[in-house]
Amino acid sequence: MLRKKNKTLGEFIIENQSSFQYSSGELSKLINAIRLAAKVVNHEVNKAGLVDVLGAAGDTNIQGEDQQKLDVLANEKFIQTLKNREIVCGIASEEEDDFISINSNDEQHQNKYVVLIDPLDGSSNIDVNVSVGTIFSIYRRVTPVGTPVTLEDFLQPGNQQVAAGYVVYGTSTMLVYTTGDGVNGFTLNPAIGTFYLSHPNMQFPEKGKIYSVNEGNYVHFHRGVKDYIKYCQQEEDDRPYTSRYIGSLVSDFHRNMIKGGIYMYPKSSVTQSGKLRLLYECNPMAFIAEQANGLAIGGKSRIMDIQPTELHQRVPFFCGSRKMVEKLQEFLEKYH
Ligand code: AHM
Ligand code: MG
Repeated sequence: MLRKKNKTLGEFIIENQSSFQYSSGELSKLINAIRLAAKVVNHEVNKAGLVDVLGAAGDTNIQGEDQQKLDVLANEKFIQTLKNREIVCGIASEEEDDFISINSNDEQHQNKYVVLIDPLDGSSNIDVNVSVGTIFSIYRRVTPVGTPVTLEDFLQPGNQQVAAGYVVYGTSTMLVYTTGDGVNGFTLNPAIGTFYLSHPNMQFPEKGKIYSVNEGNYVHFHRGVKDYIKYCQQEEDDRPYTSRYIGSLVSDFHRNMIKGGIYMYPKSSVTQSGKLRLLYECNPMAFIAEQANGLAIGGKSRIMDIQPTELHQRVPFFCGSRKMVEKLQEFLEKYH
């Protein structure tokens, strides 16, 4: 579908509500709530250097990592906004050990959706003024409405997502999302606090020239990944490719989607499952990638077909321009 520019996100949500297959307005309200929380978090991220909210908050999250203060703030803002608007029945967050059940004892509440969120991804970049992001994933619950949500509602494969998106707090702030009908990007005009449709119908170029991986881990990677990296560096045809790695998934993904490229976080001899979390990092990015004509795999198979077993499960993640991911897959298959 051809989409006109200069439209606000609010207008876009209303116009596209009817194209969504289960449309009842609930999903639109939910995306509106995320839009609002994104603006609040954007405000916090932008003033981070000014008000000394940087540095570890002193807590560690379930993965044993230091939490930065802004992680905590972003987590609170998103959860509060979703709770206040009473539009979801459950939330799972990277920063919470367990999922949160909302209005679980109130039969009046017929909310169908659960949200999984990484409120501030790439937070080790905050104190050096490098872009960070929020990633979200939305499912319809599988247990009956009006009852408390259970783990089953969250452990759904990515192919069941009804919407997914990210916010990149970069040189400008953008919200990019899909409801399964292509990918659209909206840029925040900070002067008036409004997101405008700036990138309609985003698509990964079929092939690109950027590979993004933490090459410091090279010696620990498995043979297929090592050989693919060497392939990227070879002088042949359109190679060598350019290496670009910010260390902030949302930013690396966003750049690769616009310019063409591949992002890799493989397993290694030291991290058997990789680093990234399936439910609130890999699945939403995979949904966006596929909707934008890209691919996302966890090794030999599609990320979105993995049946999750744990809320904070990690998986190897490879994602980007279709032809590049297919080439990588050839290398991976040689050694398995
Ligand atoms: P986080 O959720 O703790 O911020 O970790 C996820 C981040 C990704 O944004 C990024 O791509 C990756 O970790 C970088 O990891 P590394 O520093 O190991 O390369
Ligand atoms: Mg994260």
